[in-house]
Amino acid sequence: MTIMVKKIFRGLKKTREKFITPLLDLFSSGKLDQSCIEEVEELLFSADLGVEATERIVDRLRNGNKWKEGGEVLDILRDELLDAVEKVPVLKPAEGNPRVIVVAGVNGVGKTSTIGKVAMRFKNEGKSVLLAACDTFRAAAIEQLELWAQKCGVPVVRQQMGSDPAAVAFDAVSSAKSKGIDIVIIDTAGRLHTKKNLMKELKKIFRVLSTRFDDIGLEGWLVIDANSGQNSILQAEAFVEALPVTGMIITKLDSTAKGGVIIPIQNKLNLPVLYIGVGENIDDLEGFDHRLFVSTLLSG
Ligand SMILES: Nc1nc2c(ncn2[C@@H]2O[C@H](COP(=O)(O)OP(=O)(O)OP(=O)(O)O)[C@@H](O)[C@H]2O)c(=O)[nH]1
Ligand SMILES: [Mg+2]
Repeated sequence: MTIMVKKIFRGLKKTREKFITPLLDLFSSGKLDQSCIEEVEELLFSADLGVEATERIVDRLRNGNKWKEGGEVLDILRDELLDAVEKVPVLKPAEGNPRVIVVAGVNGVGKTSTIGKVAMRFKNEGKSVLLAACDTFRAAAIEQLELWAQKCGVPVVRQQMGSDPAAVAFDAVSSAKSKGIDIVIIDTAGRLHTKKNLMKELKKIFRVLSTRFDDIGLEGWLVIDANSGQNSILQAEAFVEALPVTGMIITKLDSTAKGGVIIPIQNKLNLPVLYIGVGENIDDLEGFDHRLFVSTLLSG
């Protein structure tokens, strides 16, 4: 196993334990009868694979009298899961210079740490990166971003706490343009007095950047904590309705049995998962690979 595969394998440990181990136990009993199919259904639901994927799989199991072996059920599962994850479009980085990525999500999902991890990856790929401290709301948010920037050895543009996040974003992009920096990553607040204020603030960042700079490649990345399971879909829908989200990052897969949620979340929103977070360290972020995800999920 490569280091990447090992990390994903470890990161999905809890999801696999809740999902595949009971399935294999179930199959070891032999025949796939009605009560067995119901148990499979329950397992799929509890792994947060979503109603649609679950129903499709269960229908196939019910209809196919010829499928009686556990191994064949796994093949059906693999087929259906791959089919579900492969329907989603891939992200094309926005055209323009610099590439400007606004990172959004509710509080505590892992935005700031993900930014540190992503910045490190870009830097390792030879790109120059600048971070913008646009969470001017939460105490110590700016310092937290600065710590990540130090770890990566990249600059931060900041103002004092309480200043207008859109103004900080504008400063950051101006500075990146004058220095010829490739990628600007914008950290944003997760909590304001109300959710309405949060969306307003985020919208303003996008509005200011897209009206003041016509040559940047603007993207919106939504960070989602896998622990929220099916609830994260509703949460994500609210962001996608309000903002031009182009891709998603699912964090904390290492600490949840709900990793299956990646499948319905991508399909409901028709947006790709770009990376998955599998731990708290700077290198605990992996590019999301559909096939690897499904095969890891299904390995006992
Ligand atoms: N286990 C695990 N923990 C993670 C992961 N990503 C982030 N965390 C932890 O989640 C907590 C919150 O992370 P932050 O990066 O501060 O989250 P945030 O969204 O910026 O939070 P706010 O700025 O308060 O909205 C920290 O303790 C992180 O170490 C992950 O992939 N796995
Ligand atoms: Mg933060």
